[in-house]
Parts: sequence; C-alpha cells; structure tokens
Amino acid sequence: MQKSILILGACGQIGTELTIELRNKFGSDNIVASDIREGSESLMQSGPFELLDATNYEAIEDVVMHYEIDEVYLMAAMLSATAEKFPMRAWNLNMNSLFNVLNLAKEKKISKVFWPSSIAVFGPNTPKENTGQSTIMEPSTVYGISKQAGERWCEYYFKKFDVDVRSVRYPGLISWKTMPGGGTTDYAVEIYHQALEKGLYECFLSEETKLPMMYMEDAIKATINLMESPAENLTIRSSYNLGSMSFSPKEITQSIQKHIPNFKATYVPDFRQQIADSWPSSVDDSDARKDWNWKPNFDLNSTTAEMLDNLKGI
Ligand code: AKB
Repeated sequence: MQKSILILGACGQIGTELTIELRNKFGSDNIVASDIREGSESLMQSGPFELLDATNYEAIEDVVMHYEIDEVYLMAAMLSATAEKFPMRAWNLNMNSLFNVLNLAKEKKISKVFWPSSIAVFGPNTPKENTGQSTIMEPSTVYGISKQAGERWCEYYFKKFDVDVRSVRYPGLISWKTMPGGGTTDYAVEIYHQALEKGLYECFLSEETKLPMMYMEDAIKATINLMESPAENLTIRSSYNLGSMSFSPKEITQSIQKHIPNFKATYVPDFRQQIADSWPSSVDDSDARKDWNWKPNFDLNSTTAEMLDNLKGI
C-alpha cells in the first residue's frame, strides 16, 4: 500500500537517517522531510522538504493536507543537557509538538503517529540494572519529566480517542552521519570523532558511568518495525523499553584502543554526570522482543568498527 509520511525534525541525529531509510523503503516522493532549519543538501534534495516549526499546529496541518499525509514521525525535541538550561523552552517544544500531532490524529487528519520517548523517563529511585518496563520512574530532569508526561498523554489519546500512537524509549544513540546535540549520551559519538582527529578525548562523564546505548542502524530498524507491526500485536501504548548494549566511558575507550592503541581518554565530569547518574545502566526490553520481534544487531565492538570505518571515509 502506498502511503505518505511526514517527518518533523528530519535534520536531527535520528531524523536524518530515518528520512533516508524511509525514502529507500517507501519511495522518495512519499516521504516529506521537515525541520525548523535547513539540513544537508542530500537530505533536502533527495525528496520533498518543508521548513516547518513543530510547535505550529496550523503550519503542520497545511503540510499534512497538501501532501495527503498518512503518518507523522515527530523527531523534534530538546534533549536532556540543553533542557536543563532552558526548562520552559524545552517543556514548550517537547509538549506542544506532541499535542499537535496527537490532535491531528484525534481529528483523523492522520492515521498513525511515532513519538520517541527515552531512558530519561527513569529517575534516581528506579532500579538501575535490567530496568523493567513498568517500575518506579520519578524522572529528575526537565527532559525526563517531558518524556514521562508525553508517555502518559500517548496512552491517554490511544485509550480515549483511538489514536494509533507508537513509541520506544531510546537509549543513547551512536551514529556517524549526523552529530547529536544537547544530550547526556553525546559523549559516545564525540569520542569516536576525537579519537580519529586528536587521539585524545576529555569525557564529561566519569569512567564508570554505565548507560544503555544503541547503534543508529538498530534504532532505525526498531522504529520502522514498530510502525509496521500490526496494531493488534502491540500491548504498550505509552512507550516500549528498547535495549541493545550497555557500557561505560572506560569500556568504549578500551574498544577504540583495539583499533587505535595510543588513544587516551581523560574524565572531567560536569553537570551532565548528575543526569547520567539518574538513569538506568541497562533496560529489560522483553515486551518489545515479544510483541514485535525486536532484536538488535550491533554490540559495542561492532559499533566501534562501523563508527571508525565510516568516519575515516568522510
Ligand atoms: C540524551 O542524552 O538526552 C538523549 C536520550 C538518552 O534521550 N540521547
């Protein structure tokens, strides 16, 4: 079946690769990329592109009507570290953009929504290892509070208004095509760039801080698989835990040293340490595995090999 998809926040770390993959899968003309700013030439020229503010309901509605959009992937958000600096801007962006797409679906102007949640929904009182789907949450960051509230609203719109909304709690995402911006897990991308450029990296988290992480190819696969799964298989309409690997800055350093033996990392924790300390070390994603056959392909060492290989070629 042919369908049209709109991606909000298409120029960001996830949006860029999601746009490429959806264009490969469903045909470039059917995938409308949009962002508040312009992105890479290849993204803007490989299919339709619109400058669009995800907090502007009327503007999104115009694009949805113009392209006869069926599904919206809302990838625009302010991440954890930046959100601590601009709490109200983060809250307004993260919540208003979500209400905009949920309300478009409630009005039956679109038929399906993808919205990303995060491991940030968990907090300091959450059990750290193999963190369950439903457990103590109590997020302590602005970003986490917005993601937790968003999850509640997604489930509410599903139950009350029959909105087909789907979501995963992304861990830290590692990619080479587009840099992340403003997150606490960004060190796990920066470290590869600095290892190749300088052979040295000053990490803003302590060496033992273990967090759940995932290679972007797995994250994109999970996102599209969830969206393509039959609705009747899905038992969770807040957001699915999604796991792959967990490692600390020390472990990623050791993995890089297998390729670049002289690489050195130093550790100078800043305000992001407290955010990282409030998040789980690993998550239990058995619901995603059971409901829609989730299974990651990449571990730390295969991620390192891919990252270094691809970054060398740029
Ligand atoms: C962040 O660090 O803020 C994000 C996330 C884990 O959601 N990468």
